[in-house]
Amino acid sequence: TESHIIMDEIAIRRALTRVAHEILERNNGIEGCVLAGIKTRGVFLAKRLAERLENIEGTPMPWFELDVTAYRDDRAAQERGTEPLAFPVPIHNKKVILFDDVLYTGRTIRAAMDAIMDAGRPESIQLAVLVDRGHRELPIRPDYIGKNVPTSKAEEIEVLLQESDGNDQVRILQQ
Ligand code: 3GP
Ligand code: 5GP
Ligand code: MG
Repeated sequence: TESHIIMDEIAIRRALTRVAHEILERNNGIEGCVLAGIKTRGVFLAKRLAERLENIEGTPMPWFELDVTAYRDDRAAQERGTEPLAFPVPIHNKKVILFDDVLYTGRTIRAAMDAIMDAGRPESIQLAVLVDRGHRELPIRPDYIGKNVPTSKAEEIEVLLQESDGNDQVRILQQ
């Protein structure tokens, strides 16, 4: 197995700072915006981004964790039950910004959008990802991208974050 570093701690920090400014520009600030971090590593990225945005804007940036397990397309809908997910932050009429570490087929984001739409009617849903590795199987594209990394299907992106892995690094692994 070959492995190369494609983002170090500084590159990840700069990418998050750029994405923060792109979000502010697109939305004329953060009023009405809510961040949703997709488990597991998207949660840590959303929390970091919320802190960045709060520091820049000087106003609170609501964010929450989104676990899409119940909405995965390899789960039967009846397993889910009838209750929508309960979020700790209101999403109705909000601009919900999803954040995930890696975007690949788009299936996780489809599940996340269904979870959000079942729970309320957001004004809009936007998508931020740290790495877009291509190979979409659904018509989904990110609004904010930390780094575009064209990959083959045999490659894998490894995302290491301080909160879960003790250091910040993105690597590409070639089997
Ligand atoms: P997560 O932290 O966002 O949950 O290195 C662990 C991370 O990598 C996990 O992400 C795990 O889901 C993800 N991962 C790595 N390779 C793949 C893959 O090929 N498919 C999926 N679905 N997840 C992968
Ligand atoms: P998708 O649903 O778009 O195929 O995959 C997105 C989800 O699967 C992300 O939450 C991500 O964690 C995981 N994933 C898919 N491929 C990779 C990969 O190469 N590396 C990492 N780290 N995660 C991946
Ligand atoms: Mg992920």
